[in-house]
Amino acid sequence: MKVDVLTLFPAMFAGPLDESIISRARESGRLELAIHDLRDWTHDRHRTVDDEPYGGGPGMVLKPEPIFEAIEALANDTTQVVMLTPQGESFGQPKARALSAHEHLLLLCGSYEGFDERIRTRVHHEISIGDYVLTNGALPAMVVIDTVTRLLPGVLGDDASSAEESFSEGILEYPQYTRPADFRGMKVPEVLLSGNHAEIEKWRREQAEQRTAERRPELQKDNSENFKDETTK
Ligand code: JFH
Repeated sequence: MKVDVLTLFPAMFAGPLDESIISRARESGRLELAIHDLRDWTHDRHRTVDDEPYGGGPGMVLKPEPIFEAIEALANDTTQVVMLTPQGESFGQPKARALSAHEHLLLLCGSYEGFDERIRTRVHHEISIGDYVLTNGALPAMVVIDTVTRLLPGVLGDDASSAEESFSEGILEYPQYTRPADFRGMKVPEVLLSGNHAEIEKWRREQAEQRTAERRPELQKDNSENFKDETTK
């Protein structure tokens, strides 16, 4: 998959995407990532990307011209243009899976108070990563890249990949333990040391259901909706 990112803060992307799984996905060619500075599509001496809102009000708005020019330079008919905003559709695992099926994404980050509305005529997906206000769209873009990359074929090992396929978004994960069996008096549940795989599976399912009921009851109310694929919704 190719991902182009349009941002006023290209330096923010160095670091998070140069580590671990994402870094290996890039080295193996499964993810091709290019970060672009929006100011490269301005033509004035000050490299202006923003202006005052028509009708008045606080802050500045991203001008349409540089963003339209950047989209025209970076996108083709097969590109899915994705805008990261606080007004977007809620981002979750089903949306990540849908995006991971595309060959080319162009992520528009945005800054200031947001985008001139006319930019939305060139956008296929408008996404919010959560109900809080960040300073700009760079962190949401990195969240989308991270989430989508680990779903690409060959990026995760076989075990993690098949766990991914059978994972239900309608339920939280069960508690996990590793050695030592007794750490400062905190003991690993006996059933996990028993070697009885049927009992272990039953215990894990019960724990996952109990956890979900306590922490995320809204997930349990309708598991079928959460389990559905974005493409069949
Ligand atoms: C972004 C920003 C909007 C104006 C509350 C009332 C008025 C500041 C670009 C995404 C998520 C973002 C996000 C994404 C892109 C941009 C900052 C936007 C307003 C605020 C002020 C600029 C924020 N999921 N959270 N934040 N900003 N609003």
